[in-house]
Amino acid sequence: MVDSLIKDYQAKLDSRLDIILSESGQLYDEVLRACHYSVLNGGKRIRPVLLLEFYKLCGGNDDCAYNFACALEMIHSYSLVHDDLPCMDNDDMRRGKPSCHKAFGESTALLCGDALLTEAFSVAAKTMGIPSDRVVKAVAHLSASAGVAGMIGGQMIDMALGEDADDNVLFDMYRLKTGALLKTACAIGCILAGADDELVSIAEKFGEKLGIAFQIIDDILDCQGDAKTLGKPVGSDEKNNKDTIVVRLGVEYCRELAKKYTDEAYECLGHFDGDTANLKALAAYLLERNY
Ligand code: GRG
Repeated sequence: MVDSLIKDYQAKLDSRLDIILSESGQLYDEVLRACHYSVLNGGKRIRPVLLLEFYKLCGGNDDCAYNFACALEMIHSYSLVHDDLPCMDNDDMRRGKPSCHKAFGESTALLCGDALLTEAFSVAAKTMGIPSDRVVKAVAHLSASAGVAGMIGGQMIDMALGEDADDNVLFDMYRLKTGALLKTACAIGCILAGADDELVSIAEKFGEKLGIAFQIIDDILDCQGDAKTLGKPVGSDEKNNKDTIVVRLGVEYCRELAKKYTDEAYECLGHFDGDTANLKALAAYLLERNY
């Protein structure tokens, strides 16, 4: 069930992303090609799917939120392009293909990330069919989550992490670097549908729990996953001497931990009146995923 749900969403999101990127202009061909290459490449689309599922759960008509969902995926894609750069994680492969800087060169990859980030806000701001006060609130949530108080802050913690850092610092890093975009996906779905602040904060809690579980599984896959299925080399944390919760506490313990956070995320869904089956299935899928 969840596979077909994700496939249906992927097809609709990919065709919308293709249109959005094609409309961005033709003057600067190379950077647009790099954007296409980095966005339309088989990503799981988890963040936009979460946004759209929360939107529907809170009574929204899914078509109106699609462009906003694409904007969120563009920001996620930018973060991956920049994360792969030699000055960051220096990864040669992403989603089974040479990473953006390997295919287009470092300067174009840098600008590609910048372009995706900037265009994303333009796409989000142009959302039609939803009251503008909700769109403004959602844009503010998105920028806070992608910025210094969110994903960028998490990346800074990651870069500065010392061996003597407390486990809590690692969890703060997970919460921000990975969790912030997942959390904002859930919150924005509710905001765009006009849900009240209480439901928005429960959706945030769901996203935060899911985000920590997601990063723990990501770290486990980096230790034990299959490079071909993952579309990138395994063992990069070890290669980069990267301290992760899995390195510290071991795979078995961390699997249990990811399950605990996923269970806590399920509990949040009990506060919503509508059908949460798809969201439960998505959370279970993320816990069991092998890529
Ligand atoms: C601004 C220079 C500069 C860099 C930004 C913020 C940042 C770099 C990177 C953080 C993004 C990052 C790599 C977070 C880790 C989250 C993660 C596990 C990403 C993979 O997400 P999936 O599995 O990927 O959803 P797909 O390929 O399916 O979209």
